[in-house]
Amino acid sequence: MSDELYDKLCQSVVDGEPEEAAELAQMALDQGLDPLDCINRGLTPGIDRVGELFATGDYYLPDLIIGGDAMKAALAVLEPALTQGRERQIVARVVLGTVQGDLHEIGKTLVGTMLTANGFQVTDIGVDKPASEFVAAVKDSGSTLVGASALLTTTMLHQQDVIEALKEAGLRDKVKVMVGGAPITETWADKIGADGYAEDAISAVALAKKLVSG
Ligand code: B12
Repeated sequence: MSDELYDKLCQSVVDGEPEEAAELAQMALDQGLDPLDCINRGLTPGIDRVGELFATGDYYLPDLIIGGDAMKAALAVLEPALTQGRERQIVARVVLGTVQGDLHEIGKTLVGTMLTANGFQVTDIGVDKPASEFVAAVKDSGSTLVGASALLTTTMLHQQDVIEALKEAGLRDKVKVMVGGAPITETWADKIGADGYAEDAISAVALAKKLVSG
């Protein structure tokens, strides 16, 4: 029964059906399914499939947009259930954003939700943000951790700009930087001098905890 619902969630993203995706997400919660399983076993395989179909030329930009919209609609239903009933003691403050030139927000937002669910106070500055805005948000919020997301091979270079801007502002020794996004690897993180890389939202939480504790 639950497998069938995960398959339907997946398909609603592939088909780009936001309303259906949201309804299925609500149905899953009503049936007592774990919201994280709905993401990992339904929505993520769906959006990955959309990406594959785009890469092979079977899908076009509008398909990418409505696929993303469907995933976002389902996440909006699932996210409150992810953060509900968790301990509210603040572990650390973190600034999270997608780098300049990059409009991909879904993964960054999911990382933010999971960090929030695990006691981090997240300042999400949004998408397409220049390095200077990461620095300004660190100053405003007193954060000790920065997460920079990039989904494009053309924008991942801007993760390095964030690190450079923190150095120029004299903040680099006070702030840890973690990077992520589909094209990002451990090797890239090392190359640009980041403190860590995580491949998904669950490992981002583990990494964030490690970085702020040591
Ligand atoms: C949906 C989508 C879009 C949507 C985004 C909607 C939105 N509101 O976010 C829209 C339509 C805007 C879009 C536009 C484009 N896209 Co697009 N998009 C995708 C797609 C299908 C899914 C991305 C996604 O949301 N994944 C789901 C989330 C949950 O996963 P995630 O983002 O990877 O995040 C996880 C991890 O990476 C990690 N993570 C993410 N961020 C961070 C940050 C930190 C700090 C940490 C620790 C971890 C972490 O944790 C997350 C949760 O598990 C991908 C394909 C893919 N499978 O990645 C293509 C993809 C990224 N896009 C691509 C392209 C080419 C484009 C466009 C250039 C298309 C065009 N011709 O205009 C534009 C660029 C626009 C721009 N300037 O940004 C290419 C990139 C190719 C490349 N190598 O650079 C991809 C790979 C598709 C493909 N196969 O060709 N896209």
